[in-house]
Formats: sequence, structure tokens, C-alpha cells
Amino acid sequence: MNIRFPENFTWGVATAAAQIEGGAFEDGRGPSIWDVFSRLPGKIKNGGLPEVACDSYHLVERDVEMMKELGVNSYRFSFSWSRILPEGTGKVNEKGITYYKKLLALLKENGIRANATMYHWDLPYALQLKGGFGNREIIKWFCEYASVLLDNFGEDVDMWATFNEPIATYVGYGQGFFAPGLRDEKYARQALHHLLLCHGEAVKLFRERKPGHGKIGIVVDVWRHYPEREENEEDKAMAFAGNEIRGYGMFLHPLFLGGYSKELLDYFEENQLMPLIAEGDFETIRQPLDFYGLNFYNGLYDNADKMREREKARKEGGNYQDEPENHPEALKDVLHMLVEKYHVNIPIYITENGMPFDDASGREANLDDQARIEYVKNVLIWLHKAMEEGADVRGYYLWSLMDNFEWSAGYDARYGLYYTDYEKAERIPKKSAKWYAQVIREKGFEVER
Ligand code: IFM
Repeated sequence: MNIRFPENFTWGVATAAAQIEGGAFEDGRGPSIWDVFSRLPGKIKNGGLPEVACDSYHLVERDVEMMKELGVNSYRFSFSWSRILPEGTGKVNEKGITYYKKLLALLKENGIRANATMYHWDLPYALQLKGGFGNREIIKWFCEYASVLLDNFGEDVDMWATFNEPIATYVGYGQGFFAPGLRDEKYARQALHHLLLCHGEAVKLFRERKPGHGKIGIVVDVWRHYPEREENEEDKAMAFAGNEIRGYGMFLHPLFLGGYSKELLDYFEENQLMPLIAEGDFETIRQPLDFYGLNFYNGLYDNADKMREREKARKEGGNYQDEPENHPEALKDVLHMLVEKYHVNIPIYITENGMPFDDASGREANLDDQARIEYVKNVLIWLHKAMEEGADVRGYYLWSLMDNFEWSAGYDARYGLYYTDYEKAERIPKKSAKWYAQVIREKGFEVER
């Protein structure tokens, strides 16, 4: 079978500031919520800190060289709010601006299009002290930041995403696993409402400014849940909540259909979680977008009995492990759902897709990452099928260019095409890097079936 993608398909790799840059306290950068959270005992696996990470603050030339080796035509990265505005608002840090200007110039010189995310989870800590996303003032703070970005980089960025995976703010404010580490669902729901407003206002600002030739959109990850046992009421309820109450439905409904879904509103009512919503908010949130960024990793099959066993084991300090599952076929389903249920009738980019390897499996096993190749291949096969059925997908970004700081998993989960040797600050191509370069060159691959 011949899997070929269109001539003008975007092939990319993705990273995010807090995960690769390091230079956390250099050249005037302020602390972000992740700098503070990661120092709290027990929050990050093996105590990993993002302070040096891949040292991209100093090794940006090497980053771009790796992109050239791969042959990608686009790079998805994020700006660090606290490198640009160390206090979140107010004084602009010129050294931060210089850093991103350098990155953008290098990309341009090498014919690599820039796909930039304004916010990828790293709120300036100074703003968290004022309530962060829980404070409606965040809309003003975010617009100030967006305005600095558009003024300085508007000519050089081809694609802008306002936010990456807004769900991380729910995890950080409602569940405590991510920064800032709060466990207050009501606060989290209010924070998400404000985040969506930040998105809407930033899109409006972008339309007013009309910077350069860039396009604007948002990146929402979709982990579609299915009941493992189709007729089991508990499994069905779990999958429903995973999709509509605590998953993509929280965002896709207000962004593309307008307002919160009836299911979510009922849940808010029943649990006294209704956020404060001002008149006009839903109109602000539902702005016409130029593209939608889909982060796709897997489909999930929910089983209530297995969940109970997991919970029990967790309470007893045991180690219940589900068999790892891999459902690349869910991608086709998700792409259909986006159009059929949410009327996403704009170009779609797969803005992230990838697979982690354990650091513990050792350097050699990490370099010989055939399993990652198989995983990506399968995802691309399902993507290709979906495109043949009419899905308007314009590009694919692999997560990630190199192993990096994987949030609460620290440096244990390695997602890179390049192996990062953190001690020597070296990046070494894995088997998957060579394979991906060939896929890009040949715009696809052959599959024996
Ligand atoms: O590393 C993250 C990224 O920051 C957001 N999407 C998922 C990736 C892998 O967990």
C-alpha cells in the first residue's frame, strides 16, 4: 500500500518553551508557575526541574540544524510569557525579544515556517499570585502579552495558536497534578472560562492588527473515550464524562458551536460549579478561526471495573498496571467528529502526535526506537485514510524534536526524535529521526499489507 501525502503538506516537529529552553533565571526572565511548582517536593518524578531542560536558550542554532537534518518545513514552538514580560505585564524584557528574533531569523534563513503558540502552560508566577486564570483580569493581562507578541513577531510568524491544550489549566487548578498545583474544581471551571475569553479577545486583537501574513487558531487535544463494553452503563457513563465533562467537549462546544453544552451546564448546576459568565462572553469566545490544531495521541477505552481495581491498588500502595493500549484508528473517528459534531470546517493540522519511551530503558533502547516508528506509521496510515475520506488536514507535527522536560513526569518520559543527553547537553538522532526524514523526503512511505 502506498501512503503518500500532498505535495504542499506541512511536515513539522513541535516543542514548548518551558520544556526545552532552560535559561530559567537568565537575562531577566521571571519565574513561571512551573518553576515554582516543580520545586515543591514530590510534584515531579525524580525531582526533575525545568531550569536547564534542553538548554535551547543557548543551543538554538543546534535546534534549527536538527530541523534541517529532518527536512521539516515548519517548526511549532511556544513563547515564554515570563521571558518576554517577567512580571506578566508591564516592562518588556528586550533580551527575551532578542532570543525569539534570533530563532525566527534562523527559521527564515532555513526556509522553515514558524508556527508559534502564545501560551503553552507556563504562566508568569507574578500573575498566579494575583489569582492567575481565576482572576478575570487575566483577559487584560493576556491581551497585553499578545499585543507585545504581535508587535514584535507579527511579520515573522506564519501560524499563531492562542493556547495549547487548555485542559492543562483544568489539571493545574482542579486536580493538582500540574502547576500551579491547586485542587479546586470550581476555581478551575472559572479559570477555563477566563482562558477561553483570553483566546477570543486575542483573536479579535489579531484581526484588528492584521499582522503580516499569519493565520490564527487554537490547539485542543482530543483523547476520545469509548466504553470498553458497549452495553455497560458504567463504562458508558465514564466515557461520556471523559469526553463531555472533563475532556474536549469543555472547549470544542464553546469554541465552535457557541456556549457550553447542555450536558456540561447540567453538570455545573448539579455540582454547584457554574462559573460566572458575563453577557457577551460566548460571542467573544466563538471567534472565526483560520485553522484548528488537533493534538492526537490515542483513543481511550473506559472500563469501570478496571478503574475500581486501579483505585483500590492506589489506595493500598500497590501497582495496578493497565496493559498499554494503542488506538491509532481513533484519529479517523476524531477527524470525522470534528466536522460532523462540532462543524470544524476550517483546515486542520495535527499539531502534536508522538510516543514516550522510558528513560529507565536505557540509552541504547531509546536510540533504537522502532516502536515509535511503528506507532507514528500507524497514525499516519489512519490520517491518510481520513484524508481520503475528505478530512481537510494540511499538516502533521511530531512531538517532539528532542527529549525534553515532560511536566510532572520530569525527564523520565522521552518523546524526542533526538535523544537528549542532559549531562553533556548533546542531542543524538534516534532511529525514528532518520525514518521521519525519509518520510518527509518521500512525502510518505510504502506499507506491506
Ligand atoms: O509534552 C506534552 C506537551 O507539552 C503537550 N501535549 C502532550 C505532550 C506529551 O505529553
